[in-house]
Amino acid sequence: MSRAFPDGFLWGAATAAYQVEGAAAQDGRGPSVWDTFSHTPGMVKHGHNGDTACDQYNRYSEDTALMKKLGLGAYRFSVSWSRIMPSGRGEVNEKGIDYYRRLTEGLLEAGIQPWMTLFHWDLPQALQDDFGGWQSRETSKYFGDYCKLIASRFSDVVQNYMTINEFSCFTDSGYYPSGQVFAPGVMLDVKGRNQVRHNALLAHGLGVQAIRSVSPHVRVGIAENPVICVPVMETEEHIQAAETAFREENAHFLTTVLEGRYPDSYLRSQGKDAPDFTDDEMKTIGSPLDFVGVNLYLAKHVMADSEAPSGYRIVSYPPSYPHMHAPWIKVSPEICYWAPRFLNKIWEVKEIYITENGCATDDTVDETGRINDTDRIFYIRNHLVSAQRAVSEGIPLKGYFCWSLLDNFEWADGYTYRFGIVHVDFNTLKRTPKLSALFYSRLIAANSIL
Ligand code: GBH
Repeated sequence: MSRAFPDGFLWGAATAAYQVEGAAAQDGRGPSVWDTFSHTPGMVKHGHNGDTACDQYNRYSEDTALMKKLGLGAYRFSVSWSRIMPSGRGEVNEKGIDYYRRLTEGLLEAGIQPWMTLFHWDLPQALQDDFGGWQSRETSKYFGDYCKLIASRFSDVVQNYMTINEFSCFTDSGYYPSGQVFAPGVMLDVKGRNQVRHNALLAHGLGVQAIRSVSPHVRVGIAENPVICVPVMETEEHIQAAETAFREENAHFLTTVLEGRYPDSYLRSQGKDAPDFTDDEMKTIGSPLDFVGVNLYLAKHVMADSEAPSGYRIVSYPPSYPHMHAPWIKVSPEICYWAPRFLNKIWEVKEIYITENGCATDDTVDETGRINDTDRIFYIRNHLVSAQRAVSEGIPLKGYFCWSLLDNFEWADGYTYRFGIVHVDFNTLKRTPKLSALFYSRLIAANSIL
């Protein structure tokens, strides 16, 4: 049995601006909601913040050299909107543009494709102050303007754009949190939340259109974290149940983006709290994409249940189910097979990327200075076995981005969880590739499971 990936399979690593850049007040960057949130006592573990993070803003050359050494084919990073437009609209900060020019040009010189995320949760604080952030369509509209600016300045060097990273993490978790609270950390009612969701979807659609309007030749996609429905066992009835669940459980985000309409079941279930929208907006939201990126961390296990009105039931995790260092990262490598398979089956997506996959591990530096994170190797390797199964069955999975290149600011968990294949000492900012980085680079060179 071949364990190889097809020629041209794209191997990358991912980060996000607020998690790695630091330089929060350097060169004219305006504050984002995550600056405000992380500086609000009690919101982030140990009062950590992203003021310095990995200082990639000043160390991008070193990081690019590291990526080159590892043999990465692509680097997925995000642009800090408030570095480009300090108040989210209007005035452009040329120093911010310069930074991403230097970063992308350096990557290209190193033979690494820059993959650019336009929004990874760090909304300019001014848009929060002036419009209530995602509560207003003004924010969606300004996101479109920002995307247009970026595309007009970068389409010569960046060919692949993702509008938005993970809808639920800055809509539900920011405006209607049930578990962890994320910026801006307000609590709306259900109708308010649904409108926030809608405005975020609209921003995505406006972003796609804006980019295409100035740069028809570049490619546009998204990086979404769908609820990943995995059958409890691979028999026909459970596979069918998981497929039905995949479309239903993602009704208000991915399904709506890929179908250009809210599923009737979602609108029915929300009743009077359903969002306000127009047909035109739905058309915008459903703008065709060149690829679909999915961030894959853990499964929802689904079983067929003829007594449930939907025909399926989600099975909760038993207490002893294995997980990585962060308790929410259950080990369910089948996600890298089932998510691509369902994307292709349900919506006929022709180009799929795993835009994030990885885990936190409780790394220790041994007496020789090495970090032998065999647990991360175990996690990544098993996920790639599932990804390889997908490509070997002809499912159009075209690339994989490991989360993350570097240990970094893990949002409300601060620096308590390390996701990097490269260790960062947050006192000295020294980078040390872990054993998993060596494993990943060997795997990339072989283009095969090792
Ligand atoms: C992704 O989010 C992000 O894109 C990335 O920025 C992040 O660093 C990475 O994954 C690792 O987390 O504490 O039980 O309430 C993943 C979505 C949302 C999953 C918040 C964990 C908290 C679970 N994450 N969620 S809990």
